[in-house]
Amino acid sequence: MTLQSGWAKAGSGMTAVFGTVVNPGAKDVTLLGGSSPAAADVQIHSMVKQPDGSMKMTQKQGGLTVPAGGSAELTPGADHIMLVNLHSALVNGGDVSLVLRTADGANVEWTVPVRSFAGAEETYAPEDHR
Ligand SMILES: [Cu+2]
Repeated sequence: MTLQSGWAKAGSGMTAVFGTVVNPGAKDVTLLGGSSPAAADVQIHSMVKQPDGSMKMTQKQGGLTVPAGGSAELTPGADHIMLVNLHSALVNGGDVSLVLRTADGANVEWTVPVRSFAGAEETYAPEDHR
């Protein structure tokens, strides 16, 4: 599993990691969450339309499944990897490493650059955080 064109959004508190997750293997792989030295928790999030029409992110039920021989997009405003409770701010030009846990018990480690990004500010729905 590789993360192509991966990057993390510069920020503090919490931030997201984007890119294209590529699964070269013969079996579907599901990412459930993970850890990072930069944050208290790493979660898989999706954006869900609320009854009032706004979009809020929540933890993605069942994780992110990347099909065998295929890929999954992590993009602002859609599925993303969330770094929750950053220990310190991520600044433009730095990098951050993270380890994702798969449903079959493997760990996948990625290091991505940190970039400033002004668009797609996301609203967190903390009531869905468990
Ligand atoms: Cu999120």
